[in-house]
Amino acid sequence: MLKQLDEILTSVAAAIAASDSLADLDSVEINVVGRKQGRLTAILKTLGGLSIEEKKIVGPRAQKVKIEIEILIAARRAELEAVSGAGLIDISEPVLPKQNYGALHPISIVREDLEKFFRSKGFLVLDGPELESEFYNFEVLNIPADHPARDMQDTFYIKDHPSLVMRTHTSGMQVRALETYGAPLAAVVPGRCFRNEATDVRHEHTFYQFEGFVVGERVTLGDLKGVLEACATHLYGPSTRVRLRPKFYPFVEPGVNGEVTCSMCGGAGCTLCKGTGWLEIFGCGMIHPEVLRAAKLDPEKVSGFAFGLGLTRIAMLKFGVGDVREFNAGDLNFLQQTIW
Ligand code: FA5
Repeated sequence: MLKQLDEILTSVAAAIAASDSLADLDSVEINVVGRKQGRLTAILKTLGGLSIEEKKIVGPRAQKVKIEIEILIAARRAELEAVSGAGLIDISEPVLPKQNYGALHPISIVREDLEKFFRSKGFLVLDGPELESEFYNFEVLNIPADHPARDMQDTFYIKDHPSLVMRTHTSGMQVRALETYGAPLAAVVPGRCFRNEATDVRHEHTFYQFEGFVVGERVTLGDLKGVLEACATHLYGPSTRVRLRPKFYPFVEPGVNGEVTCSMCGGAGCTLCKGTGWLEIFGCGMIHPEVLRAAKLDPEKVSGFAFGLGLTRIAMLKFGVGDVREFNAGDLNFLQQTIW
């Protein structure tokens, strides 16, 4: 039987070496170690009938032959696969279509871009509650219950909780952040806001703002302009200019509108800027002394500026979206356009 095993190993090794296709190799394998017709398998099946002494000699030798044959088959299979190309990756194949992979929402793209920009300048990125108290959304911002500014920012209220509102802007985070971190502080707050208003191509009931503020000793309107210019050139390129024009907000004094040269015509005048050459981007100003006091700071010792921009507006300009309502419509034909 030992002689027979040696003969099997020699002849099968030659057959393995001679097989020149995977199919050939498969049939050599079946003929030697196949469960039904394998020559070696047949010998292994007879081991049970041998005496104990014979088993001790033939058993290990048969196992060794089996392992050697399996090694020879595996090595030859690898060689044949390499030649045939089976199991290789073809890097010249066209990539799979990407539409099943999902994409960031256009507003997330501009939010992440601005967060990264302000983080690089040393600003904290903070999050605030969408369901806000009337106190932080209005009262601490110099907008008492009977103030006309409340009419311009009507919102959604919570039944049986008259002191809670869906926040109308991110400015409530000015006082919240100063209470938590104190001054000096430089922070930005991106977030979803809500207003109860008739919707049109520029107004939604749900939209995104991006607030920023810096509070510390000797912070000036000039600092505000510098930050707005850095932000505007980041968004629209190095030739972008910024101008400040007076605007009333109850929580800043002076209050200003930060306008940038039109991103489409560069300031010459076009349909986007309605011929003015300027786009209103930032609501901003120097934080009102009453707001600083609400944050337990002394306006004689510290000052600060704040700005707020409509993230939704920035996304409209960046992606050329004509109707703000597209962002909330959940239409895949619209959303898939940011996949690249
Ligand atoms: C404010 O909300 C102030 N909190 C901004 C501010 C911050 C002023 C800090 C001073 C200091 P305003 O109501 O103008 O301001 O809104 C700011 C921006 O939010 C707008 O320019 C606009 O881009 C966006 N926005 C406001 N209402 C809507 C709406 N209904 N739909 C879409 N975007 C809106």
